[in-house]
Amino acid sequence: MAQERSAQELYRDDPERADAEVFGRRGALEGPALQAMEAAVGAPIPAAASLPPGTLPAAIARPGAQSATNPAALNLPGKARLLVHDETPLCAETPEVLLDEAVTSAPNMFIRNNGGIPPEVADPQAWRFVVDGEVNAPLSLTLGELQSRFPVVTRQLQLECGGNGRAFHQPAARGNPWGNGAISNGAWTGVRLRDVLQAAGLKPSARFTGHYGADPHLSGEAGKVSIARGMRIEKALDEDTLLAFALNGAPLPRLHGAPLRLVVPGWPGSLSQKWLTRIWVRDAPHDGPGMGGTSYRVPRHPVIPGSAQDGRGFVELESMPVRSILTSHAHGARLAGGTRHLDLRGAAWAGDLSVQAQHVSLDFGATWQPMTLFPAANRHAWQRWQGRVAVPADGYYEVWYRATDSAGRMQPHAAANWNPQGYGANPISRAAVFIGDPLAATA
Ligand SMILES: Nc1nc2c(c(=O)[nH]1)N[C@H]1C(S)=C(S)[C@@H](COP(=O)(O)O)O[C@H]1N2
Ligand SMILES: [Mo]
Repeated sequence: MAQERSAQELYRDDPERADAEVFGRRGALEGPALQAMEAAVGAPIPAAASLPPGTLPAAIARPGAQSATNPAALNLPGKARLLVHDETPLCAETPEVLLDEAVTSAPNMFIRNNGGIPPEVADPQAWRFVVDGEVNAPLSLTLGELQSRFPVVTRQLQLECGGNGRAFHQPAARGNPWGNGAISNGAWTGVRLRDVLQAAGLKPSARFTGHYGADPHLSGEAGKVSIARGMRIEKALDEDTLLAFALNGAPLPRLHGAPLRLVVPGWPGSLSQKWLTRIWVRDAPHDGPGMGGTSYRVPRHPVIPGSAQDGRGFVELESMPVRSILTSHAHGARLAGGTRHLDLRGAAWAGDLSVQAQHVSLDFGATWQPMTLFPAANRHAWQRWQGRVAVPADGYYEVWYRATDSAGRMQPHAAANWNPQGYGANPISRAAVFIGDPLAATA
């Protein structure tokens, strides 16, 4: 391998030749090729023998939260330094290490807006929302009435953007390039949508919902809707679908939908309408902005990545796919020389399903070690995991982490089922970890 060219350049120009040069005919990194790769990452690679051909180390390949190419950190009162993907509308992702709490605190919650942010409401109790459409008796209720008429429940619920993981799609898909951090697991307090729909009385024709909120459209046009999505009535009747007015024991923060929002756990976050004003019960699938075409829809059969698609042959994205995060160590973390084990922690979830196993690999996937996986606080909450893994020597490691859902589906090695708006990407994640002073180690 030509020493003067970085591994990165080599792979960019001709990946096949790069593989042949870097890994050799036997498919293993050794000799000068290994030295060049170690120089590129800046540390010895103890598990190099099991680095699969074609796998560029994550320290080089994955931009990740810690690299200089990252979006700027959010600077907003009441919020942590999230990674800003967009300012208008405001969209910001939570670095995985900030999701180390069992219950996500409000400052650490990711933010996803499609429109503006409505002004603070002077009297939240007087906030009014309506249920109409295919019901026997349309309702118009204030938040105060909602709280006094229906049982109030508190549940830990995952709220995950439908586009979480989009950045892993190749070629790049349209939209905010979320890594794994468009997820939260707050303790939400509210009433069940089911109870309210039953009070209104569902007609036999009640098969879908449509959701409306008070956020202004970015165009400034009065009455124009930013986003109005809807779901099958079965999900609306799930006991975990809430009309929430409190988060972690405090009133809802304005950014997260005060005074009232939907929380539809396990399905695309876009269903969890903030600043909720109306639920329209319908006899046909809702057709508001964010419905139809390629919006929150994925191919039934895989399409050619990057090809033009209009959504024909696509199906609704409903229950989100299995995913895990590593919250104990940041991608690119540097630990003291002589460290001989890692205490790893994280979370995993799988939409409407649960997670049956969490594994990590420290040798590029050659061997996998089961982690201790804790039960969810309740259905639709994420599950925490932890475990100790041994590290044989100083050098460059990657923590590969992957969850398996209760139906036996595992996070895949690469994002699958490409689609223009980049939904459903849940590949195995890789965090680079350096042990020891990399300069001393390569000297
Ligand atoms: N009214 C309204 N509700 C909304 C949105 C929006 O733009 N307007 N964005 C949705 C999307 S796409 C997501 S992922 C979640 C994010 O919720 P959060 O900002 O509280 O984390 O809110 C959803 N609810
Ligand atoms: Mo979203």
